Amino acid sequence: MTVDLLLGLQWGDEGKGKIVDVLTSKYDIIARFQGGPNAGHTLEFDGIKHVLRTIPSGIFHKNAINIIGNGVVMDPVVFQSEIQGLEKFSINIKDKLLISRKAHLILPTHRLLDAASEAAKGKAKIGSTLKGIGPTYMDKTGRNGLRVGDIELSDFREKYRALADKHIEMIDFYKVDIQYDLAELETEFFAAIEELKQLTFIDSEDYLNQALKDGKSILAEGAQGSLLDIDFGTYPFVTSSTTTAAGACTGLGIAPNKVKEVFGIFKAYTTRVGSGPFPTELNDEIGTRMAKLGNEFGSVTGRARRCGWLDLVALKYAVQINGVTELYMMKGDVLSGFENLKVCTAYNYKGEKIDHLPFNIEEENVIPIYEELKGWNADLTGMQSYEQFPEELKAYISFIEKEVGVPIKIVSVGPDRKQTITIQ
Ligand code: 2SA
Ligand code: MG
Repeated sequence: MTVDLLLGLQWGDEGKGKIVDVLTSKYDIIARFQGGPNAGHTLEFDGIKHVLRTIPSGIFHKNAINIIGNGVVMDPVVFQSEIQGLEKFSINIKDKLLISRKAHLILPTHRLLDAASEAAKGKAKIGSTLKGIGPTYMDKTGRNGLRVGDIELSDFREKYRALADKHIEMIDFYKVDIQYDLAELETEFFAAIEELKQLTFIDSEDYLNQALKDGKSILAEGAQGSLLDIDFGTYPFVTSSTTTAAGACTGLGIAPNKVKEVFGIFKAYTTRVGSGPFPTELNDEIGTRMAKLGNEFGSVTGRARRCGWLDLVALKYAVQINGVTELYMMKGDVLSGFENLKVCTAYNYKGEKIDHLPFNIEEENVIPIYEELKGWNADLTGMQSYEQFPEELKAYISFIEKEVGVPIKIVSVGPDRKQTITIQ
């Protein structure tokens, strides 16, 4: 069998959690391959709204096995609270959730380092979620990190001490005022480690490749979005992992020729949380209206998301990097009631018309060139099929498909599992 990927094509928060949840019944295994508790995957069903951070979005389905892959960074403390949050759903986590021994651990001092680094940057800060993501990946590539499998070894505490002590020296180096009680943080950390030990650790690359041989189907669930990719995103305003398709191979140990479909999710407009360039951003009442109607607040940090028109230059770029085979458009319902909709189809880059993302995509260099489409007024939230869509929405969909060259197969018209329309 093969692996399908599900990826966000913008700056995150496209609605990946919802779609994984909708698709899960088709898969035996759902696997996260990068990122960590900086993600906030929101699921809504039966009147319940739930946000997942490190745990794959297949956890609510009866039969799916959920895997936290080697490419993920996990914070035992956040993870513990996530598990506690699931208790009320009486899910048998132990049988359904497996964790790679090679996944890296976020230490309390990684979180402090994240805060210190951001504080030291001042105005140039990344707008990190302050979950310790950057420093943990730095320790991974710097070959200093601690992994989940280390918990099982007898010298875990010594290794922890050595790394944490080094971090404290680094925090001092930043010369910023960060208040913390290390003893308290460590008590909490080690208590969470004991809880984590109750779960099943696996060599996930072996597990997944064996599962493929056994005919099982796998969905790899991306976190954040392509424009936050460490290589291809709007660097340095990115996250520290490979959020694009290649990340699923390195983050799970799956060969590229095992990957079949690549599902790319995007919002009918664009949002971004944190700092960095955003060519189609709207700093006016239209942007405010999108934020309000779309309830655009970070599910982890509660930060207000910046909003703007759909950027097809950026979308095409993401489709290309990921090899997207099907597009899923989210939050179509939020655009209802706008008289006209603008879609960016090219950039004016220092006086020249271009249709790719330039190296230097700072605000002052890039002016979006828009095409205007007619808006629609109907309430989409109760619609059951593509046939019921207003003509203007159908035209919006075809316009995107034509520009990008990939079919839109799902349109989401509301947060609930049921508000998902498949286009044949
Ligand atoms: P980090 O914490 O080091 O990964 O931050 C680096 C940049 O990546 C952005 N980032 C995100 N952007 C959107 N959504 C994310 N997840 C949460 C959510 C965010 C939240 O799903 O709502 O609650 O604020 C996410 N994670 C990282 C981040 O804003 C920085 O620009
Ligand atoms: Mg999110």
